[in-house]
Amino acid sequence: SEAVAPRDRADALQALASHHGRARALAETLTEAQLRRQYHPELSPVGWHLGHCALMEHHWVEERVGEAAPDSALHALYFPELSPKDERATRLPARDALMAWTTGVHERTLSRFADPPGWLNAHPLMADDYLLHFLEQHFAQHHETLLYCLTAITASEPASAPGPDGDGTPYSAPTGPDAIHLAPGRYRVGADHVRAYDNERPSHTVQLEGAWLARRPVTNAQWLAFMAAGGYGDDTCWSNEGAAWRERNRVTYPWNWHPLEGGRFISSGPLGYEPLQPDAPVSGISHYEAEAFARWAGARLPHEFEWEAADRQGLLTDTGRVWEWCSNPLAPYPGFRPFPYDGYSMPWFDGEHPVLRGGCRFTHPGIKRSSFRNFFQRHVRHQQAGLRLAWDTPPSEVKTP
Ligand code: AVJ
Ligand code: FE
Repeated sequence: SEAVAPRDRADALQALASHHGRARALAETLTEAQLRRQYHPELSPVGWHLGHCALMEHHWVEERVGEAAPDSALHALYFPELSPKDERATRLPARDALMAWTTGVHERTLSRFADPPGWLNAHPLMADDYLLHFLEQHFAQHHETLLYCLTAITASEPASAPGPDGDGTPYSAPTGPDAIHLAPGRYRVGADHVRAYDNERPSHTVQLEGAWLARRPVTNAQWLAFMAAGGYGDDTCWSNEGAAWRERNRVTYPWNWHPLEGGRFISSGPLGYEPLQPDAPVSGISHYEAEAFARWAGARLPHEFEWEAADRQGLLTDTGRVWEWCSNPLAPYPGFRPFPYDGYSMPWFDGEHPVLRGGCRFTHPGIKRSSFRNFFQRHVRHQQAGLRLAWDTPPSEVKTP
């Protein structure tokens, strides 16, 4: 129902209510066993995400701004830094208790933000409704993760005839020149508005040397060409770390691809298996695979600022379907201040979390903006990530199958 990014209190409240409803509806499609099970080592059970989002509302609105006493049992289960990922499935409460508690928290949150009591309105975190925007975006990000969880549930079942296409329509790639030129110069990056996360702040100016960027991300057909050319076995394209990761995990195709008879593939989506569309951007790849493809194609990954500068000028096409791996790890902007809590960005400035830009088909419009910085470790593949090629000199030919 919400097609645009929330801008004011009414928009954000409506979006938050819609996240609550969508999460509940999603939970109702699952059995209790599916709700509780951890399907992938990097992902938590669906039920844990529901509890975590409710705890964020309870903690920030009722414990931090309000005067509720901190509930250490809830914290130990639903704060990620206190709750070992592989213990979450066994520690979750029964479905009925979980749903009753989360629904109660959400009802209180909505009624408080709809008509904020004095203690809430007066709090510094409520300047420009900051806390409401924060909780709404946080839930939107976890809703995206729930769709990764559903995709992992599909992937745990035997690959069969494709179900409905995820978007309902066949994908048709945009046409146009293959590469755009980003001129050398100074560019503004980052954001300071009320919805900007701490890692997007403060906005500032950066000097770029100039580059050529592919107009659209690498497609499934191009990835098949890389595979057919032996790209997964060609160590000249892989970093040592990447090759070791690939061998350890016997990786020969993207995470959400599944082989059929005769060398064909289908892909897993949140509603079941889907046809692999040749012109759609490839997804389900690690940073190691993205780097290897770029080297194979005689290119490199873009720096996150090249991506942002090009996107702000409207030069990039098709920024909506996959997260795009960038060359650089997440690092604080000059003058960074952790906000509203240290754990949101600070622990991830460790050089081990490359930035991803753009957004995938599961990303809520309230998250998609030129300045948004996503980040995952190099080996992570479940987050619908692909890549866009970049070059230091004009590309003579963009490799196509
Ligand atoms: C930046 C997407 C990796 O999902 O763990 C959610 C975002 N931070 N709750 C994640 C986040 C706190 C984060 N990622
Ligand atoms: Fe979270």
